[in-house]
Amino acid sequence: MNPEESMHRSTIAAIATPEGFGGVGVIKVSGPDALFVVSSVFAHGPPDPDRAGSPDAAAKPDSFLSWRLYYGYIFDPEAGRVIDEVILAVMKAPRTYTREDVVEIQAHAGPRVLHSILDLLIARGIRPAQPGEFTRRAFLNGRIDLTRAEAVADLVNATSDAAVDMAVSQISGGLASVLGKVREALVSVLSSVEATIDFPEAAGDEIDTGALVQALYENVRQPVDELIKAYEAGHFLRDGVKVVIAGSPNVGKSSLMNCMVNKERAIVTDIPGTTRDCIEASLAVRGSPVVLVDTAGLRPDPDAVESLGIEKARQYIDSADIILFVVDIRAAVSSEELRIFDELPLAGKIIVVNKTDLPVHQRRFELPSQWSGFPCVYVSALYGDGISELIDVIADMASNAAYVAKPGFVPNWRQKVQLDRLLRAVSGAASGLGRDQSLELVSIDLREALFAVDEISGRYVSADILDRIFSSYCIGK
Ligand SMILES: Nc1nc2c(ncn2[C@@H]2O[C@H](COP(=O)(O)OP(=O)(O)OP(=O)(O)O)[C@@H](O)[C@H]2O)c(=O)[nH]1
Ligand SMILES: [Mg+2]
Repeated sequence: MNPEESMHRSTIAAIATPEGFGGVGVIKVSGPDALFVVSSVFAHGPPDPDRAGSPDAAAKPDSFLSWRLYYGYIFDPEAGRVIDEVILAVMKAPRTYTREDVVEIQAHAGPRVLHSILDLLIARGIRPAQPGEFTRRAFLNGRIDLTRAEAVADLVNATSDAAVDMAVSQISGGLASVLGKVREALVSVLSSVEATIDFPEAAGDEIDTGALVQALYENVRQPVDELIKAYEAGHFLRDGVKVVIAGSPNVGKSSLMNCMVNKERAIVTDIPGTTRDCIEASLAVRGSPVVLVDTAGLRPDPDAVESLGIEKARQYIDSADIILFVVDIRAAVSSEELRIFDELPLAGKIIVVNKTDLPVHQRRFELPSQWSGFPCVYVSALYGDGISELIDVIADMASNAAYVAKPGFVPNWRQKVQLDRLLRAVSGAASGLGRDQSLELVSIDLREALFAVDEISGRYVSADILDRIFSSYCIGK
């Protein structure tokens, strides 16, 4: 961690509520000068118009107790002008979000009002906050570890109840506590190993490698394995279930996408090969986040642009959780389609027979026997028939795929990469111990495992990783 970052800090402020017009808008101020500066522009009662310009209209910083609300007015002492009638929430360090003095100004939510108040604070030496800076301070000041800081962003971004539950369990320290136990177990094994390296006589040269391997297995490998499984099963609670629409050109894939998201997201024409790129749209299916992707029609002899599109389509198909394989009801399934379907990955596959609105005499589709084990839904993307049934099938499949046992805490991708590293290192250490390898090598592996744990919790993490994490937050969080 960058030591300067955790030492002397300026006072920061930001508008914490979304831009726009509304009932209440909040400006958050955190840092050593928060109370001093805010009180210099706050009056407990309506400032007398004649005295608004004089400093004695302002409240005294020591007139505030911690964890109290104060009613009053924000005014500009220089201009002698009252800006808004507000409530101040005063929270003194260390029992605050950032562990610094925090003052929240609850004003009326109009962009002009909030920006005027913020400008007033900035003119008095307070710095505008960077995205995620309040949470970054909570982390740097040791109130929360990095897993809990990251969960704050997950909570803000959550679009489903399951994602909210997951974030809340992580904020309350679920992942942090599992990692804490893993770390303890690693430290204990490492200290036995290092004691034997440093003082072989004292350890009597007799190190019980069996017990150490067992401890690594039970207290490190197993819980880490569980977390990796939870990631694999549950990551789309955070990232969304990826549903990819695939099929031959002109079968109505883009029309299906538009119909499902209720807007003209993708271009539709009667020319085969219209879609050349992959187009994403988000929607909620029974409360679960879904990322729907329209792709270029798959066919054997595409032109140059189309073949790039098909290449990209294949990448999306490979990473899909669910594939909607669309066919046109007017055509018998071609051998090309049978082959493509066969080659699709093992993700959940749903056959979607489109254009059911067309007259019966035009229908040539028959369900091939090889497809009989897959769900098959008849729809008209043009008129919306069958779409709610399709959504039901997707929802069932998504919830089967989802982590149905309590979601608990599901690591994010950054954490998962470190969990993989941890697992590799611990496996190396365990097999080294099992094979009576030199203890120096075992201790290198154990240290590597510790680094991985510490990178997840943020105990040791570089400033650029922190920048990357917190820059994705909103300002004011
Ligand atoms: N009657 C009818 N026509 C449809 C339906 N869905 C799509 N179409 C028509 O089929 C043609 C192709 O539709 P698209 O949605 O562009 O098909 P696509 O599969 O995205 O085609 P490519 O992007 O070229 O691969 C258009 O003329 C659509 O209006 C439907 O449910 N009923
Ligand atoms: Mg298309």
